[in-house]
Amino acid sequence: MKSFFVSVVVFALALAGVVKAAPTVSEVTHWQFQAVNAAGEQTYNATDKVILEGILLNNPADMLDPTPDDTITETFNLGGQWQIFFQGEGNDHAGTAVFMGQLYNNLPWIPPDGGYSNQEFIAELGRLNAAQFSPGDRIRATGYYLSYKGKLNINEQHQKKPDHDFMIELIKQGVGLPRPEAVDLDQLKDDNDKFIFDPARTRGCEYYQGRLVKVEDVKLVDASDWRPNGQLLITDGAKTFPLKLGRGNGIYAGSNNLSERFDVIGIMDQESTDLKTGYWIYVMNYDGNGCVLASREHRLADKPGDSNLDGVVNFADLARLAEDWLKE
Ligand SMILES: [Ca+2]
Ligand SMILES: [Ca+2]
Ligand SMILES: [Ca+2]
Repeated sequence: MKSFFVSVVVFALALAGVVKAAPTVSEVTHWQFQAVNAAGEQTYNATDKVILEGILLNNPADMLDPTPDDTITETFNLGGQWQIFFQGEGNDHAGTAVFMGQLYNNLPWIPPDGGYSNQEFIAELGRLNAAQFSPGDRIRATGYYLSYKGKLNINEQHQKKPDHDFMIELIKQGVGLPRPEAVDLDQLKDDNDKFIFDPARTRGCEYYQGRLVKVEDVKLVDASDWRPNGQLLITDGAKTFPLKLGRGNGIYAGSNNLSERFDVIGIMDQESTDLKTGYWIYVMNYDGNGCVLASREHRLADKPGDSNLDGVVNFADLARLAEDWLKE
């Protein structure tokens, strides 16, 4: 009788949301995690939380502005934001974003006390950055997730309660950034210049989503939106593709000195409400070299032997390497 009473109480508390089963969690590949159906909707839902491993692709602050400002009250303005992409290794051909925002309470469905104060948000950033990761490192992320405009993101599900924290761990330093995968606009756009969407992810934009890619020999259709967070369009002469600029310190009005034709290296991203379009290549920074629109670490990932980044691998690179040989 007593145990029956306890069961009834537990059941009642569970209904009231007081007692919750521990969240289920599983290690998954990026490929499993980013699966979509024919409508482009994310299909992974086997566990409440996931554990993903991969190579970190970007500095968070080159992508979104983490500066907190808890005076903002504008709807949908999340104040400080933090985002990284990491991509799977070997045949795990996909990648995933990890996102944290400050003012979840500026979302219409979150209660007024659901945002971080500036001090709380800085503490959250400090907690994440304590893992001491850098682009090219192998990291592990563990957390809840939500679909966002064509991707499944690890995040806090817009909850500031500590039980919704995600965790980043440094697994191995200096594994190296993946070499950007060369892709033509013909592989991303059809003959009508529409995005190629293949839910099986054997081809088209979805196949490259969340990964470092390189498109060669293109030019800008219109450079007027060249600025931090700007949106541009590239063309190979026949087809076009959108670029999203990040906020690295080499991207500012007046820093565009690219030659007529250039190469682009960035992360294939998607932000689309219809889930089958809205792809762009996200370029976090630019170093002014005139030939390759990319951050310096992504240029080096494309040609790892070219340590002085002058475009050729030769004795000058070897000499630089030899100079510091086995130095700690
Ligand atoms: Ca997608
Ligand atoms: Ca948190
Ligand atoms: Ca060189």
